[in-house]
Amino acid sequence: MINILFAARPERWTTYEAPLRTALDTAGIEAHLAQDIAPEEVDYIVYAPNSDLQDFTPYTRARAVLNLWAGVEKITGNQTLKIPLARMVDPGLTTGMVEWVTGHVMRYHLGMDAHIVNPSHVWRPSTPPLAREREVVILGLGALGTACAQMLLALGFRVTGWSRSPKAVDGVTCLYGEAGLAEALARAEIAVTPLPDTPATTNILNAKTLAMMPRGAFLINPGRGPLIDDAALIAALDDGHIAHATLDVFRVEPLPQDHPFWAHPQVTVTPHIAAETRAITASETIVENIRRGEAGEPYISLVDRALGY
Ligand code: NDP
Ligand code: OXD
Repeated sequence: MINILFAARPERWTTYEAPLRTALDTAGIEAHLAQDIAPEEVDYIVYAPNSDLQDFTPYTRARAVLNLWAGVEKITGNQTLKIPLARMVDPGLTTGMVEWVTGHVMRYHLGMDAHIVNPSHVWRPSTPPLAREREVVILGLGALGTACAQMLLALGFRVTGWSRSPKAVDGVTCLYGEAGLAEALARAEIAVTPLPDTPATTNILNAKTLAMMPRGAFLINPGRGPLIDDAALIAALDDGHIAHATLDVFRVEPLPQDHPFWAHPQVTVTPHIAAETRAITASETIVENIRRGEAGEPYISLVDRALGY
């Protein structure tokens, strides 16, 4: 019998308790799963970075922390955490992100706004281009970015991806590293940024890099707020260099009411809803890692603490 601590906000317990128990039963793992277990008796910690647990020192027997979120920026710097940390790669979360990104790309691609709100009944005879005439660039070709790239490719878009290390994704032009960034941005009629928040990605979209995008480009940020230098983006929007931005994540969340993004006519704010971990599929992922831990097999989706993701 192993002890699994669920360390997340209480309302998450309501959502996750049954799916976790089902996944444990299905895997044949006998476990005591609870929100309150004596620290020195805990074997695994199912974790949300906004939980009260911030000091891992008393969890002397724990073997791994299994994060419920894809993003780990709030935990990678925790010096009390000495055991393996796995981040969330969940088919349900990925599907949600693919649908959100595809919807917002299609909004820009088809120029939907001009026709949805057209109070003066302006007749616009221009037809949108086909997807094959449009280049979408995905900055961040990980679990989420790759799935988005594949969906956009299936819809016919020309897709370029950019990552830290070299990648090969069928049909996608894959660029990487600092040298690849300028080339990727130069192609970006629509840029999407499913990147993690790390020291290397902070302000990756700044005055210099935004200027590398074609005039009139669109930006969609479902990654993290600190990827963007807010003031530089507002300047690029005011100048028309960036035509419009859809932002789901922000440096401060909820986005403060007086932040200029709320009122800017060329910004759509969505309240960090691009994608969410889905309890059934995420529970299966967590239990697979527990199974691996018990079998002495390598964990999946381990975080590289030095890289920060
Ligand atoms: P992954 O770790 O699978 O992918 C991250 C990608 O970013 C990888 O391709 C990685 O490159 C690339 N990358 C990291 N650092 C750099 C760098 N310095 N330069 C270039 N590329 C870099 O993460 P996911 O795809 O699962 O998630 C991405 C992010 O999406 C999460 O970290 C989170 O912040 C955000 N997110 C947002 C949600 C929302 O609702 N808005 C929901 C879920 C996640 P490489 O492949 O070479 O390692
Ligand atoms: C995540 C998120 O990181 O929802 O999982 O943003």
